[in-house]
Amino acid sequence: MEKRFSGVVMRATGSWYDVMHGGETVRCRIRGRLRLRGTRSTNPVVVGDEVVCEADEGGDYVICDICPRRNYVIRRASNLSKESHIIAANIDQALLMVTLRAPETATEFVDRFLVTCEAYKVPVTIVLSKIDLQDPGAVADFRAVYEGAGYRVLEVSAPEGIGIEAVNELLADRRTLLSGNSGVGKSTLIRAIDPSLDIRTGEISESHHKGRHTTTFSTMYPLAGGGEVIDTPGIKGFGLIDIDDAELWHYFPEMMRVAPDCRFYNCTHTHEPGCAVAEAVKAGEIAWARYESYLKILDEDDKYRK
Ligand SMILES: Nc1nc2c(ncn2[C@@H]2O[C@H](COP(=O)(O)OP(=O)(O)OP(=O)(O)O)[C@@H](O)[C@H]2O)c(=O)[nH]1
Ligand SMILES: [Mg+2]
Ligand SMILES: [Zn+2]
Repeated sequence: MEKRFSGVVMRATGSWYDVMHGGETVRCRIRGRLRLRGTRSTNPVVVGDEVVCEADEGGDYVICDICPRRNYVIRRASNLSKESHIIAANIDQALLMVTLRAPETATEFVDRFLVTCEAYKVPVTIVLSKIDLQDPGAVADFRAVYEGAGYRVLEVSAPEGIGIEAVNELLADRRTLLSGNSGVGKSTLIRAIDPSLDIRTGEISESHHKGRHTTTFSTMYPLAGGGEVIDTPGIKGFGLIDIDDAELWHYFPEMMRVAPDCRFYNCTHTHEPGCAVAEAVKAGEIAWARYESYLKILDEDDKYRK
């Protein structure tokens, strides 16, 4: 290996990083005070980052520079938290994995994730997982809400092999972030797509129906069919960051479509007369659940920002 090389971060643990360079993976550390441009995140180097590495005197490799990110997905651990966490950088798309039961993914979590992808211009597809365990009525309701908003919803079941081919097609030749709550089946899906990958999957706890955080580090896996997928540890909270109240509705595609018809150009779609968004909600053209999420995010994030 050369003394100085550039590569892509394939795995980030917080204490060491696997950097891929010319088909080889090199374990690196980061230089004590790697300054980051304009971010306040708790993790300075993330999976997907393009980095420059150098051998130090002892022959160990350290990451000494990070190239500017094309994009990234960022969250706060909770609404109350001031610390932000970048989930991955330089991605072509995100898959948000959701289960309606075992475990139940909160609607607000879904909507916050989607808002963040819209704000950071990352195309996102929803993967409804463990379809073998879901109530068909609940699945139909979910699809109506999110397809109505303009999202693609794929149904998968790893044990029954449902939807695996469709996911495979979606992943081909792209770099994909796979995210969602713990225990929804992210690692299981990746293993179903490429059984040769050595990936740990977990059991859902019987008492809580929650995942157990089986995946502890984000890891990017090259896929046999081309492209790469990033398996991430399950996340619980998804606090928004750097999104103003006034622009929040820009990240609800279904609101964006009708808002030009609001009477006031600066309508907040909360109380104004002649609001086309409120009309669309009343007419059932915008799902009440999504509008409610919008109001909730405005309301809650307000409290914490002040
Ligand atoms: N019935 C059913 N069980 C599934 C499916 N996919 C995953 N599971 C099970 O759900 C449990 C959790 O799966 P994982 O793949 O470890 O979940 P994860 O999303 O990677 O969880 P974290 O790594 O903790 O974030 C395991 O017991 C899997 O066997 C599915 O489609 N149907
Ligand atoms: Mg996992
Ligand atoms: Zn309006």
